Amino acid sequence: MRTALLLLLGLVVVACSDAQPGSGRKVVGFAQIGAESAWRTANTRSIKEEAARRGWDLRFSDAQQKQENQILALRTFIAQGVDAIILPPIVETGFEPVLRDAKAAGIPVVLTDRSVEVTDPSLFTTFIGADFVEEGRRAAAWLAKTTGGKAMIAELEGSVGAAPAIDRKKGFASGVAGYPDMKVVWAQSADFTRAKGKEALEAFLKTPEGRGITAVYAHNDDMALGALQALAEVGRKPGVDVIVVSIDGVRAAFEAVAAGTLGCTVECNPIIGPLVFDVLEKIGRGETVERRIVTPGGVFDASNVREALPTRAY
Ligand code: GZL
Repeated sequence: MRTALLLLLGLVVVACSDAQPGSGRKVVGFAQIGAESAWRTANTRSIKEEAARRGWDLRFSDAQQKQENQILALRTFIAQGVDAIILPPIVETGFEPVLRDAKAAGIPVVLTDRSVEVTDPSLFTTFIGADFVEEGRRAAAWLAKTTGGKAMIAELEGSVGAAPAIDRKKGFASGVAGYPDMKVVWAQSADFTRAKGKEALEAFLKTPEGRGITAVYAHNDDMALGALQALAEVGRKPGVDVIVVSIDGVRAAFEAVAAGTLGCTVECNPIIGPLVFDVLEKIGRGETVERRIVTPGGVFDASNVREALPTRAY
C-alpha cells in the first residue's frame, strides 16, 4: 500500500495553484495516458492551456502508459473531491470499479479521446472523441484508390485493448473487404510509438513475406514514421514501391506527405481543450450534454497537404 501511495504522490502533479475544491475555483482532475506520441503531447497541451484560459485548477497526472497508474490517479482525484474528471482511458476495460467510486462521490467523468466498456452507462457523462472505425475505413478507401485495389499490406496496430486500435483495425478491415487483391498479410502492435513501429517492421522486412509487401497501414503517424525509417533502411522507396497510410494528422506526418514518403494521413484532431471545457461548464451549470460528441477530421495527401501545412495547430 505504501508503494502505491508513493507512486501515486509521484504521479499526481498538483496544479500550480493551491485552490481547494469548494474554494470557488473549479478543480478538474486530468488522468492522461502518457506522452507516447505527438498526438498525445498536443492533446495534453490543448487541455492544459484551456484550463488556464478558463481559470480552472487542473490536477494533471501522466500514467506513463500504465492503466494502474491511471486508476491510482482517479482515486486521488476522488479523494481530493475534485469537481470533475477528464479521462482518456488507455484501454476499454478495467475502469468500472473506480468509475463507480467517482459516481458515488458525485464527481462527473468526461471521457475524452477513447471510450470504455461499462455495464452502467451512467458511469460517465459523455465521450468526446473521433470515430475510429470511420478513420480506418477512410484509410482503406484511400489505399484502395491509390493502389487500384491491389496491395499486400503490413498493419502496425496501436496499443492492445485500446479503443482506437480495436476500431481502426475493424474499420480498415471493412474497407478492404470488398477488394480481393488487398490483403493484410501481417499485423503487430507497436503501441502507438515511433520506436516500436520501426522495430516491429524491421523484423518483418527481414522475412520473405515482409520483403513482398506493397503497403503499410499504421494506426497512428508515429508508428508510420518509424515504418518509413525501417523501409528506407532496407532500400525500399516509400511512395514509389511501397505505399504508407496512417492516422492522426500530426505535423511530422504532413511534412512526410509533402516530401512524398507518407502517402496519406487521416486526421484525428487532438486539440479538444475548448470543447472539453465547454462541456465541463455545461455540466457545472446543471445542463445536459450529449452522450457522444464526435470530433471531426479530414483526409490529407499530396493533393491538399501543402495548403494545409502552414496553419496546422499540432
Ligand atoms: C486517438 C488516440 C491515439 C492516437 C495516438 O484518439 O487515442 O493515441 O491516434 C495516440 O497517436 O497515442
